[in-house]
Amino acid sequence: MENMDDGHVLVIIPTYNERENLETIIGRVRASAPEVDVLVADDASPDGTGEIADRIAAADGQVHVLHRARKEGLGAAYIAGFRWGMEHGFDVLVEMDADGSHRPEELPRLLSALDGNDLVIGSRWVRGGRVENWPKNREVLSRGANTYSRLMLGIPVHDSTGGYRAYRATTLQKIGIDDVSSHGYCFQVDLTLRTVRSGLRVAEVPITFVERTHGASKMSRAIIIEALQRVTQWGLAYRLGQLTGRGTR
Ligand SMILES: Nc1nc2c(ncn2[C@@H]2O[C@H](COP(=O)(O)OP(=O)(O)O)[C@@H](O)[C@H]2O)c(=O)[nH]1
Ligand SMILES: [Mg+2]
Repeated sequence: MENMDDGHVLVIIPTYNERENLETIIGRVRASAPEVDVLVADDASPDGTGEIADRIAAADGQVHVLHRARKEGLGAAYIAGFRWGMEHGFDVLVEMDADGSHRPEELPRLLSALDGNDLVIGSRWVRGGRVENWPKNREVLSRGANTYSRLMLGIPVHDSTGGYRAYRATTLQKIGIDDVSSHGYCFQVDLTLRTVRSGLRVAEVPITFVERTHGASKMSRAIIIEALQRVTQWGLAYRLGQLTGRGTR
């Protein structure tokens, strides 16, 4: 069992109004990687996703639920999930969307790639990676955001906004998650940047990203603006640091 070498694995699934998707995604995770545990991090979804999660957890000891008081964005839900997982002794923390975009059948491949790496990103934008059923404008946005991030931040990652990933707990401990305040896509870029700058090893494995068929995306203009502003800030700060660093040498 390849996953056993990596220790105890927790898949964190953040949810906001995912009642049509939750049961299917958890079933697929349990079938694809029976030894891993699942944590649903629900932000008090008005559609009753939290109650569905409770019902599944009551019937399956490897499924857990973290109920959060209000909608605070993907980043905050993941940070809470990471903390929960580390407090409960998990060695590997996986991020996965509830809507089926991140195929659980690819999880064993992500976990294998953690061998010799500190973070594995399931990547749409490396050779072999693809997206299915995405409107052209989403693809252009994602490709553009990733090219901008790579050049602006000087990091060798092709899908830094991608949200299907596996972290070693030691990686999260080293990069520090207590002061992360990014909410949307830039949460993913933020943690990628921290991992690279900490000198840790990042691997990208190709995935097929499948756009959701049920429920609605929570992507918004605010999420895009937040990402653009922050990546620009981080990039400029880094360049300024390089310049002044050179000046004093
Ligand atoms: N807990 C929580 N989950 C969220 C929030 N926003 C989005 N999600 C979840 O994050 C995942 C990705 O969101 P989604 O709307 O599909 O974004 P997209 O894939 O970029 O269109 C899904 O599982 C959502 O339910 C939030 O504020 N809180
Ligand atoms: Mg989605």
